[in-house]
Amino acid sequence: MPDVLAGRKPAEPLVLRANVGDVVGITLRSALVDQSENKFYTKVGIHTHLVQYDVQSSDGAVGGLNYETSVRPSLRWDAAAGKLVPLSDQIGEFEEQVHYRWWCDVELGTVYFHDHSRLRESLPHGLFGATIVEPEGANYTNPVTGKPLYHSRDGRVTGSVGGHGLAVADIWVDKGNSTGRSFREFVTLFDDSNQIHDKYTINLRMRAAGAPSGKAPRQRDRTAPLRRS
Ligand SMILES: [Cu+2]
Repeated sequence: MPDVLAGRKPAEPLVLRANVGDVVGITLRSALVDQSENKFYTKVGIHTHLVQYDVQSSDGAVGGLNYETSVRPSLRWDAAAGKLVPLSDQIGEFEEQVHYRWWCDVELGTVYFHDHSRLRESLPHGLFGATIVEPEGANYTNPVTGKPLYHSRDGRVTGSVGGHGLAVADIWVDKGNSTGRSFREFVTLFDDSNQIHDKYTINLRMRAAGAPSGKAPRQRDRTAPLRRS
């Protein structure tokens, strides 16, 4: 993390893996920084696609009458200590955090997830990732070291081994549980840095039909009509 923050190492996308039949449990806390780009009010959540979950408690989006499933910052990076520390001594054990549960009942392969709180600001900075739903009973190793890809304690995944990236993995399939074969997996995630508002790609700015348009937004894809509400 310090190398990423200092620009010495590129940030790598987060890739989670789970097998068919697994329940993914995630605890999310934030160390984002309130600053002008996010109007001094960051919020972040993890909204996933495809897998099963309770939309009221694990949706990760701020919407409707759902329970709040995004978080304000509760951690900050302490450069001297070289670790994340509570943002405030006052917060103590009541640090803001949220728990998500996803049920992986189908071998879906790539499942996209992303922040759904301040996505106009967070997605261009890479706050998205993927869960790969692997065959039942699979194990994952690092193709370079041959070691397990994830640390686990008491049956819970607690991080990646040796800080290696997670986009490439060997997936060992237990034939007793699956008809599939073992394979090497490459997960590709790309962020084209296009802003999803204002003037690039899809225009998500709502404008009442017939309302004066003012200065017409520029669209790179001229075949996609502006959305109207
Ligand atoms: Cu989405």
